[in-house]
This record gives sequence, structure tokens and C-alpha cells, in this order.
Amino acid sequence: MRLSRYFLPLIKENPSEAQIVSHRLMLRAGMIRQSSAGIYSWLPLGFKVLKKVEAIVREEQDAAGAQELLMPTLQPAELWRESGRYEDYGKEMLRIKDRHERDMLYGPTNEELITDIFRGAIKSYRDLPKTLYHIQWKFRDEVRPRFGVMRGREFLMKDSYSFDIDAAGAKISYNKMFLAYLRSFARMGLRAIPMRADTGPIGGDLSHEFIILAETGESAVFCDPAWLEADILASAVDYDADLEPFFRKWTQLYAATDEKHDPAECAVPADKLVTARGIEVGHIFYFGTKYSQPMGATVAGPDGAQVAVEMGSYGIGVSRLVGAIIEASHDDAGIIWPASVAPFAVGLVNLRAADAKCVAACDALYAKLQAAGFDTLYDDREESPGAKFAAMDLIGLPWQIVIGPRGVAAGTVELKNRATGERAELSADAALQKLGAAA
Ligand code: 5CA
Repeated sequence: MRLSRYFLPLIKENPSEAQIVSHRLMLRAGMIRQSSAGIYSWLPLGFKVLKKVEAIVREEQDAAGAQELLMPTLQPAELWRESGRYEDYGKEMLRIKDRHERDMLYGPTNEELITDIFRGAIKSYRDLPKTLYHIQWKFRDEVRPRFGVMRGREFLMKDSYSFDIDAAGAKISYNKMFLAYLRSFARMGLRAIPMRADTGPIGGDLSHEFIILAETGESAVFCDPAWLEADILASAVDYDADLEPFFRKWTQLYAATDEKHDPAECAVPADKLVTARGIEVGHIFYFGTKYSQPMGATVAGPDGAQVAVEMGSYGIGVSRLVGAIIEASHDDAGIIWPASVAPFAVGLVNLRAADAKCVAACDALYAKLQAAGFDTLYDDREESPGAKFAAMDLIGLPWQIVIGPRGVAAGTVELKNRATGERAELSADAALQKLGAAA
């Protein structure tokens, strides 16, 4: 993509409305624009990242055996009256009347709707287990939407729902999601720590929040320092294996939010305990028959008797993750994208857009980069070198290749790694090779 044609409205000054770094950087890097409080448009650069985060989440859900569907954003109130949550949910739920005066709502979550779909289709234990998910916009009329996409009113969530014949089956489904979550976040370059959590309006008695450590996190957290060394992706993955040992391994290290923190239960000495702030990027729940019972989601068991199915639900804040990744990975100059979610792999900078030789060298390398499959943002604008460097650092692509008159004369380009700041002068082909080796 040529930057001269790209819709990338960068902002030089720090926007006064943004209190935290990810919000500031997302506005400055032209990723999002607010349309009303807590509601954002995703501009091309931001949307690309959102799609990459979504793709990782989808791959891991599919690998864990979950099946994707798509439920609507608007739901009928009658389903929520069946579960009893229509009244309970309070002002966070956006209630709407259609032209026939029917009560509708913009879904804040989907337990009722998925339970309705399930009960209409599945009648026998032989068709279990099933885990279904979708990636869909949600609306919660938060009292204080803040921190940009981190606490929005409209936000993109991946929500999965598991259905099992009994509690033992439900725990297997829970464990699969537990593993899929750890892997999803690790693939985005995040260390997300599962912590025992309260279940709030979703209900149930087994629940984990997945929390990444960041100074601007909304909750205080405490964890074993061993968490900081944990390498999730090092373990082999077999979703069909018994995942209970895996679950135990990753839940025995102490980790708790301040609501659940109990010094009496914590084996880590106080001076070793990591005390930090955290951002919740995912939350999983096992709530048994909380919805299946009142909504009549039953199947025939092996002995023919009707059994209310055991359910769990599993949420990931897809849009929140974009902000959370920035909170975890930035410096004074801007964003530092992990390669897996970077909007482009490479930024190619022409230092002298009015110089025919520079243009020819850049155009040639741009063509090679594209042919080699590197999604490249090519800064072909007539701007000062300072402005170009600042823009590239701000948007945080993993690699920058800079071509100027001096390099053209010497037959070299400058390759810069955004994360380490390391620079090297080398031939264009050597730069391509290095990118290939790093990919
Ligand atoms: N039904 C369950 C699981 S599917 C549920 O709704 N869980 S939740 O309330 O914990 O939300 C799941 C995830 O959505 C959270 O972990 C968080 O990452 C994200 N999320 C929740 N509220 C917001 C919000 N206002 N803005 C952005 N992300 C949010």
C-alpha cells in the first residue's frame, strides 16, 4: 500500500481526551475515531489489526473444536424474560422497541439466544458435546466508558458456549477453552494470566479471568513471579488429550485479582509476590444449568430421561485486545506491534520522494517485497525525513526499510527493527532475506 493513497489520518499532538497510552496512540496513529461516547469507527489501520486479532482467536477456537456461527446484535426481550435476566441486567442493557412496540435489546452477551438455538435443534445426548461461538459486536451502556476501546459501549467480543450432558463433560469443554485462551493470547505476544474470578451477572461457580499485566490496568492483581517466565506455546497441543494436568499446572501458580486475593492462601512470600495492575482480556464461566433449566434446554439422556444440559460460556474482548496489546508493547515514540498482529509487516520509507533514483530503488524493492508476500506500507510521500521516521515509529510496524540518496549510491538500504531499535546497512536483497528469516 502506498502511503500517498492510504487513509491514515495521523495526529501529531496528544489528544487531550485520552488518558491512557493505548487510547492516545490509537487516535494518533489514525486507527480509530470516536463517534459518540464509547463508540468508535475503526479506520483502515486499526481495522487491519482488529482483523488479525480476530483471526488468531478464530484459529484457536477452531483448533479446539468450537464451531463458528453468527447471531444477530438485536435480540428479542422475551428470551431474556425466560432466563430472568431481562429485569436483572439493569441500565447496562440497551432496550429498544421496534415499530410493532415489541421489546428488543442490543445484545450485551448471548447465553439466552444460543440456548434458544440449541433447544430447537438438539434433542439427544448423542449429539453432545457441542461448543459454538461467534465474533460479534456487543453493546453495554457502561456508566463510564473510558480508555478508548478498552472500556467501550459498543465492542467486539468472541463468545463461545459449550453444551455437555454432565458436569464431567462440561469440565472437559472448559479445559479446552482454557488452553485455547492461553494459546490465543500468547500468539498475540501477550502473557495473560488466568485468575479465579467472580462470575457477576453471567453466574456459575467456576470462572477464570485472563489478565495481562499493564500499569494502566483497571484491577489490582497479585501473582507468582514464575508467571513472568511462563512459555505457553512451548507445550505441544492436543485438544483430545486429557487437559486436566495442563489446567492444574497453569492454575496452581498463585494468581488472584484483589477481590479474590487471600494472603492466607498465597504460598509466595510477600517480598516475592508480584503486585501489579491488570487488564482483563478474557473471561470464562462454567455455570451448569443456570440457563438450560429455566429455558428448557434438555436432551434425552442414555436412559431416555430428559436432562438439562450443562453449559459454559467463554468471552474474549477482541476490540479491547487491540488496546491491551498496545498497553503491553509501546515506547515513547509509539506502538511496537508484535509481528502476528501488525497491520503491515514492513514499512518502506523513501527519504527523497523527489529523487528519481530513490524512487526507482524504492519501487523495485516494493515490488519484490510484495512478490515475497510481505504486506508493505510504502511511504512515497514528499515529506521531511523527520516526519517520515516519526510516522513509522508511531504506527509501529515490526520492520522499517529506509532508502535515501546515500544508500542508493552505495547500493544499500537501512533495515531497522522497531522493537529492538537495531539498524543495519545492507543490500536490498540481503534485507529481504533477513525479513524472510525472521518471518
Ligand atoms: N457471556 C460471557 C462470556 S461469553 C461474558 O459476557 N463475559 S464478560 O462479561 O466477561 O465479557 C467477555 C470479555 O469482553 C471481557 O473479558 C472483556 O475482555 C470484554 N469486555 C467486556 N466489557 C467490555 C467493554 N465495555 N469494552 C470492551 N471490552 C469489554
